[in-house]
Amino acid sequence: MRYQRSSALFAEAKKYIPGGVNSPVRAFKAVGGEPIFIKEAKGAYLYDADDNQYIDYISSWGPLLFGHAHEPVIKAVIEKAKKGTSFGIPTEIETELAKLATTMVPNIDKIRFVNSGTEACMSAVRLARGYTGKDKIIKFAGCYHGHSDAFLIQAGSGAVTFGSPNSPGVTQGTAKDTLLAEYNDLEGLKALVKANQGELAAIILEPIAGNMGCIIPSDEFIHGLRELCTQEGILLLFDEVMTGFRLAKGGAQEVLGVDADIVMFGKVIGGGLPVGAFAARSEIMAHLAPDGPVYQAGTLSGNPLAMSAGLAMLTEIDQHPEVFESLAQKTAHLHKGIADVLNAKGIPHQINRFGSMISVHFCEEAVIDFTSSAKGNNDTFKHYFHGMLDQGIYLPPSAFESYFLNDAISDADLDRTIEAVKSIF
Ligand code: KE4
Repeated sequence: MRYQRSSALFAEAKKYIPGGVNSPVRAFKAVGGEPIFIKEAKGAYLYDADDNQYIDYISSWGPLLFGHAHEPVIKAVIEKAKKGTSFGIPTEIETELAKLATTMVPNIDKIRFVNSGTEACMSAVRLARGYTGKDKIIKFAGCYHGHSDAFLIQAGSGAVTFGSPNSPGVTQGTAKDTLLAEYNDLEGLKALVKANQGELAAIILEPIAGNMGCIIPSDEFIHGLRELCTQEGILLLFDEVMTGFRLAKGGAQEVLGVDADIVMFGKVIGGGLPVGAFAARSEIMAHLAPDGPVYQAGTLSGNPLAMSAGLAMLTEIDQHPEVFESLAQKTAHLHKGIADVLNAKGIPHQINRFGSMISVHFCEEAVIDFTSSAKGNNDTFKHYFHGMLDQGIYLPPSAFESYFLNDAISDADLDRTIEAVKSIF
């Protein structure tokens, strides 16, 4: 692979943009080397500034379920753009997407659109605090809910990769209201809830975690958590920014059989354009401005251009639910292929997979929470990441991320990926 043009573009970008990127994980700090710059993408493939082709396993970190530049989405965006992109005045398409989303996802009556997953999670916590009149929340180490202050208390994703669990700029006043528990540790959670009896507004989690690699909740943990919240009058917030519309039409609530009180979305719901959302049953959403006192707003929230991408994407999913099984099968095939290679080479590893989310960890013991996820051998991961990149396979540039398969990836692409693993080790 030649990277000269990307390298020159990175040097130029660093003159004007902090770190040369608009989101830290893209800068390759966790894996070393310099990021590639992408010129265009179509289907399963990325094309970089040096005309190298890659099979893409991040799909823009989740949104592109059917692959890049998916025809129905592109067509909808082009048509809508010709009629204006944003008015700051209600439009019909916002209602169309709201209706479709609330019919696909169980247990939600109303939905508010925002512009990112961060905004969705930040607003959902404010709503939970307004609804319950309580201040404290519990999050789980290794779960990432975006970069608003209340969550950067030991965030997963980028912040953990940088090994700086507490971001400067987050005040102690904010941090005191966010308590930390360990994922999959129900007893520890119960003790924390007991120690803060009557002060908790919400418990927020990624129902299938994707920001410490892919981590699946035990049945005992996720059902015990639901019961605990019901008993204690604590709202259960499912951050489905990754899992929403990726694991099933009804997301993690559907596949786990657990009802959340507020659900947050991002990524897929925007079809590759900036859309986040949070949703709940009517009695909770009635507290949100302008119906209720909990304030939340946004200039570009629900803008028709982004809504057109989201509506096209969710319509595709609604009409082609077979995409979930197709993605699950492809991900299982990849799982088996990589495991066979690493086992044959005697390389200690764990592979976690749920639907089309998968992560490879170079460690001996099962990865069930942030502590075990952090035990992965990062030198081996770096070797793996760059070895795959050099063979035209683009993986997430951090051991604390999950792959996001898209349905444009073919069996031949999967086999080429498995061959690439074989040639590295
Ligand atoms: P955004 O504000 O980045 O749209 O969403 C924040 C967010 C919230 N909740 C979950 C479960 C998430 O995974 C995310 C964002 N995911 C990361 C990837 N792990 C985005 C990549 C990046 O930060 O550049």
